Amino acid sequence: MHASPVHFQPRPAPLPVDAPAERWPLAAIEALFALPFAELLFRAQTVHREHFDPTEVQLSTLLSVKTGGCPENCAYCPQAAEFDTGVEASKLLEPAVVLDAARRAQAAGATRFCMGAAWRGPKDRDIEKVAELIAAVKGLGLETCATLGMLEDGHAESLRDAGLDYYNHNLDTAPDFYGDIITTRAYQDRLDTLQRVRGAGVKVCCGGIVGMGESRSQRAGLIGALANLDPYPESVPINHLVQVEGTPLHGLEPLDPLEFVRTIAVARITMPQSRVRLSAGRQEMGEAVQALCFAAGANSIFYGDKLLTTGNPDVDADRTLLAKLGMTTS
Ligand code: SAM
Ligand code: DTB
Ligand code: SF4
Repeated sequence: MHASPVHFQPRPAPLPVDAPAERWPLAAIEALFALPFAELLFRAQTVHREHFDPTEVQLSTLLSVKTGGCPENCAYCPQAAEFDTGVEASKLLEPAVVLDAARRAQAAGATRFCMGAAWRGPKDRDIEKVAELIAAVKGLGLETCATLGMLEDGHAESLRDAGLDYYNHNLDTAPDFYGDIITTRAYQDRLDTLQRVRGAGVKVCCGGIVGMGESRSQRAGLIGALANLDPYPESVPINHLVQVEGTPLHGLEPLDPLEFVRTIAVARITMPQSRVRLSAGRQEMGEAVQALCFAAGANSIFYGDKLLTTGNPDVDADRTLLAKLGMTTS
């Protein structure tokens, strides 16, 4: 007597693969989101393994080099001056302080060091000072990343010449939800800055935030906006909104964790060669959801006990989790 055969559900019909002007039409991305969870993860894992070792995760450490007092009104952000969040404004950190933090990050195992500033955009004098910071960090042998807001002509070139590897500038959300979140700068401003970064030959780190009250279709719109950049970003941070008291988005219904995992999987499938970073929100997530995110194709994290102003799992907790999962780091 043979054991009774296991019956699998037939595979869903293939997704639309026609590639007109847009490489990823919204309908194709929405179709990915709508797949049965196991099917979506299988597809994401298949794509992941074509380009990466699925057991390897890259570690980036963040440092806020200029905190708070920002004139923009991004509704998620604790550093916007107009929200009463308890974040105090401070000046740009001195090179010695930054270098010390970068050395500690490197000793803990980070390979990339990302410096963030709460600016609308840097002034020429700020660029000179940040260039010093970049050169010092690069001198340690770390990869460098900076996120300073909107760049003007020549800024990206100066940062590149100082040793900048990546510039982070997020699209944050779908074009049709953007106006609900930020009114002090336009989507096109962001695309212009990304173009300047590309034009200077600096690698692009660009992602967004989910859990801000957007619809699934708008999450698909964010992933589409990223995946249709030509070329798509080398590094894609997917942030789960960290709700901070005093910001307009505080108190929202949190996103279903499995929907977050789906977002990671769809980013992996549509941007197969990118580092997809499981970014803000890990502290609130728990180990099982993070493990699902790695299984869905995330292969980078922010590493260190602080993001910019909010908490992140401490290094020991992350080392324990990665060991439990049998992951290696780079
Ligand atoms: N001021 C610069 C800018 O906005 O481009 C650089 C720093 S800004 C804090 C960098 C990114 O952090 C934002 O684009 C956003 O995606 C992310 N971020 C800020 N606050 C967040 C929060 N509460 N939860 C998740 N991500 C957040
Ligand atoms: C990104 O996409 N997420 C990071 C980094 N790029 C600069 C920032 C997350 C910030 C979370 C809120 C805070 O700590 O202030
Ligand atoms: Fe300012 Fe950046 Fe925060 Fe927006 S996200 S308020 S630009 S620091």
